[in-house]
Amino acid sequence: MQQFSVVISGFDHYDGVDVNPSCEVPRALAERGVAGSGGADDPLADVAVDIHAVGLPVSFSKSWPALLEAIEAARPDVVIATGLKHSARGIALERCATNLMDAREPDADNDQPRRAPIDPDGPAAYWTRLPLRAILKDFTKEDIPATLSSDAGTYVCNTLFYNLMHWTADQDRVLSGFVSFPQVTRSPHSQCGLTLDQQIAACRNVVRETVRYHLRPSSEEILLA
Ligand code: PCA
Repeated sequence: MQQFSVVISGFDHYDGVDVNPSCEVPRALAERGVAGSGGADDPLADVAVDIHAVGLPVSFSKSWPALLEAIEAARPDVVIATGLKHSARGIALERCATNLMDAREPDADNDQPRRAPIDPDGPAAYWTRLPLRAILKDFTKEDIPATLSSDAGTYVCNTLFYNLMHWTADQDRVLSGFVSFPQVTRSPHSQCGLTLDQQIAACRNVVRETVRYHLRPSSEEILLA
């Protein structure tokens, strides 16, 4: 049986929200796993997926070193960073990380970078390496509300995403990217937000589609524009 190692990160706590889905979802998946039916139609029937959940501080300077430490320990094939996006109606599949920090409020260390590059020598942006088209197709089938997003913001989420993609640029066999969760709601029919169960199901499918893509890459499934 082929082994896959997947790191999924979230943030520990985020300004006054009761439930930060990015804190809960990775933990739930690490506990429950992402196994499918195991039948002949299950593309991951012969794959054991090991999920490592990691909680990160909402800190410009500390979130990436903490994620890197988890990556070095788990030596993953797939890294999915997640965060909460207040304005998202459903799951926002982030296409690109931009080389910019512009914080409207201080982070957990009381740091508030304004209009500054993350890496003065780095490229303006990085594309995700997650197969967003395949994931979206899967979400449509399963009725999971989602959009493609070209804006992960200018706060800690985008900085973590940029650093992750900067690291990934030197990796041959690692697929990684960033998924934003909406707020957690009680009702699945809300205009803005999804229930925690819907968000867990969505992230499970992100993992499954990415592992499936890793096994059988086909470049058209990576949506670059
Ligand atoms: N969302 C914030 C940081 C932590 C989180 O979950 C952001 O959008 O940058």
